[in-house]
Amino acid sequence: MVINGPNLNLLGTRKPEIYGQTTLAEIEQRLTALAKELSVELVCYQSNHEGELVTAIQKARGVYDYILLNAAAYTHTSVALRDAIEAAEVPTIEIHLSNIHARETFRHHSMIAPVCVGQIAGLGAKGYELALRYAVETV
Ligand code: CA2
Repeated sequence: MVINGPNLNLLGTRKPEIYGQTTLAEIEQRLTALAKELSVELVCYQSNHEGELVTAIQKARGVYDYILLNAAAYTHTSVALRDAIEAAEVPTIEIHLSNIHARETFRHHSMIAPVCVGQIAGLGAKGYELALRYAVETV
């Protein structure tokens, strides 16, 4: 399951110098095509609301083998998302389009990193595809 957090629905419309020109719909299309190529099922979800993201992660328990998660700004603030990932017991890869470690200091810390398998940051939209390949190889 691919989960994207707040404001990522705006991708491709503003701030291309930071987040690139690819829209979220294009990222999801590419991932869907790659999933088909790799013979796995893939579901995409985006929400701007923390509680809805928590619910999506809770519902993934026992249903999906992996979560690819760009929690966007909630990465840096959300104990609720961290607790949901831990409780779901679904291996989760943390993804960021930008290199959060090379940006403002408030983006350097991830609340969810300790409960994720690993983190991909700074590789743009490609990061999602790399995460999917890793998930399929290691599930
Ligand atoms: O680099 C990433 O993928 C982030 O998760 C993106 C978040 C940011 O808060 C994280 O620190 C890093 C922000 C997503 C906002 O996306 C926009 C897209 C277009 C225009 C404005 C915002």
